[in-house]
Amino acid sequence: MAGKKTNLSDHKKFNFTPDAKTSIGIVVSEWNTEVTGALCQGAVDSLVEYGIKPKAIDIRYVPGSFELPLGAFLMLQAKKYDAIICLGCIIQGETRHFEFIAQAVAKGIMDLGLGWITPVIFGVLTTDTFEQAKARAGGKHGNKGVEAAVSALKMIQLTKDVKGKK
Ligand code: DLZ
Repeated sequence: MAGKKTNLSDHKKFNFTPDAKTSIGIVVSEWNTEVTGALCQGAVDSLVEYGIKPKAIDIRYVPGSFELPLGAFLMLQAKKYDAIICLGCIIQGETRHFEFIAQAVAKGIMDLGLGWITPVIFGVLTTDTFEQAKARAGGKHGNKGVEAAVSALKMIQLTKDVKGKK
């Protein structure tokens, strides 16, 4: 619960040594762009902190979170990236639109990761209010973009470790 742990993005630093070819794709939803821009900045800053070169980070935009899975799919098809990070912000409105979008996007992103055997990270905020989203996009509860970047690197490391077992 956010109340118990103030900064949800706090994490134990881990050793990650990118190789020269490590490359990350980021797909950003333009809906609620003030929030998703901050998520993207948090993700990029974290990747660079862990040694990924800025030119090895490729950022693409889609109109809304519903389009994130297709955006990620197109990036996966390029076969250039070790992981894809999907960033979005879905805010509860008066209708059931929220549930349909949030569930479809979560499932779409998970299916892509399993289908392509490549980390595809769910960096999508699903909140009741804009304020809750802002608090999790560089505010008092951290930045989900940072969490998404760390998850991507951990999954890249896991992929390498498991392949190295052969
Ligand atoms: C239409 C819509 C609405 C109402 N709300 C959001 C939202 O809170 N967050 C978001 O990322 N996208 C929203 N969208 C846009 C849809 O994701 C999608 O882009 C459109 O339905 C077109 O397919």
